[in-house]
Amino acid sequence: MLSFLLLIALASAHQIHFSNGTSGAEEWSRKYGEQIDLPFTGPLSFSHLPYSKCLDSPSTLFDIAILGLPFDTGVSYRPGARFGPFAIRSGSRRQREAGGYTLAWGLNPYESGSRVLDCGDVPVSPFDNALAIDQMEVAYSTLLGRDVARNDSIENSLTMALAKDGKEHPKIISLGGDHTIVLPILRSLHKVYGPVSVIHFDAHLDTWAIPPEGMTEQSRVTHGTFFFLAAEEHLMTNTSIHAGIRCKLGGMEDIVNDVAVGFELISADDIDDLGVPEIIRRIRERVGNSAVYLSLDIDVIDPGLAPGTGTPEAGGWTTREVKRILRGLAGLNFVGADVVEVAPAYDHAEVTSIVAADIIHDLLSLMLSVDRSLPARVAK
Ligand SMILES: [Mn+2]
Repeated sequence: MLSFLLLIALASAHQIHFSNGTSGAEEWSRKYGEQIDLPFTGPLSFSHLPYSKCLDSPSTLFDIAILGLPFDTGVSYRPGARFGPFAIRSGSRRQREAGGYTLAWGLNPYESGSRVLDCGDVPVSPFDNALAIDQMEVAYSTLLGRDVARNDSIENSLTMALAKDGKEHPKIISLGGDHTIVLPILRSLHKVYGPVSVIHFDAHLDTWAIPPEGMTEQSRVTHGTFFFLAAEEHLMTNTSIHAGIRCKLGGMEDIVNDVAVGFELISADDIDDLGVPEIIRRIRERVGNSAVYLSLDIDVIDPGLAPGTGTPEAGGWTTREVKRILRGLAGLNFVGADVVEVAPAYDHAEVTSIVAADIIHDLLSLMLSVDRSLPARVAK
């Protein structure tokens, strides 16, 4: 509503300006000013951001890229997350750079001076998973290797010292896609930062060990096994952490394996027993000052609030709880983030897409927050 009123005000200002001064302008611009896209009009990009096929355009620089990775052939249950990037962009249509201020963060991420671009989708093969995973790694590495748009950008300098080459690298917020996309992402990040710590919001562990016996090498690479494979490749530190876990397990041997992969675990029930501030404290303590990758599977949220996903689990966190935890993570050394497993075919009234788009606004706020102290409302 606020942004709509803002648009009306902008449109009125243009009208006054042109009717007072410009002669010879075309009737539309003379009478109504600039053609401003409304929330429900215009080409589709995340939050109406400038859209660029960044992979085809080496001179296009940015500080943060929104990048679609429409891969969904690593799922164990319901497919459809290849439409996730489209759905999240659609769910973001009421967001825009103007009017992005939130009371919760006390900032508008688009007013930080950093350049945020929608870099489009990586055209991944839907026919060959090995090819698709290489395409994702090459695309991610290509964008990660670009210079940042601003040399003096504060948020990038936070992780500058962590990069092996001592340079500033842009951040990428990926739109999944199923969760398998994190394997090629971690491979790319490893080349720049070495092993990273992962903060993983999910109903599921995604660390399952698949014994190689009787399997092809490729069939081990799934949305439930990629963290196990990432640990085999030493892409992560042993100080990673899950949040929101509540899936059924084979038994405690799954947890023993999970610890060996490098994860501590915060369960869905812990939000009642520990509360939000203690969960925030544990996550911050676990990852410390390391380079941090944040991966958010939309199924961490209760399926009543985010039904459009591939492997829903009852009894999840609310959107508000997840948003409050995210706010408490401000100031960590984030090198990238994603929202994955949005599958709009199982969604209703864009409920899940709107949640995902809103969380990405929070991720931008998280990365562009210059205040490294805990937000006051969370610190209490
Ligand atoms: Mn997952």
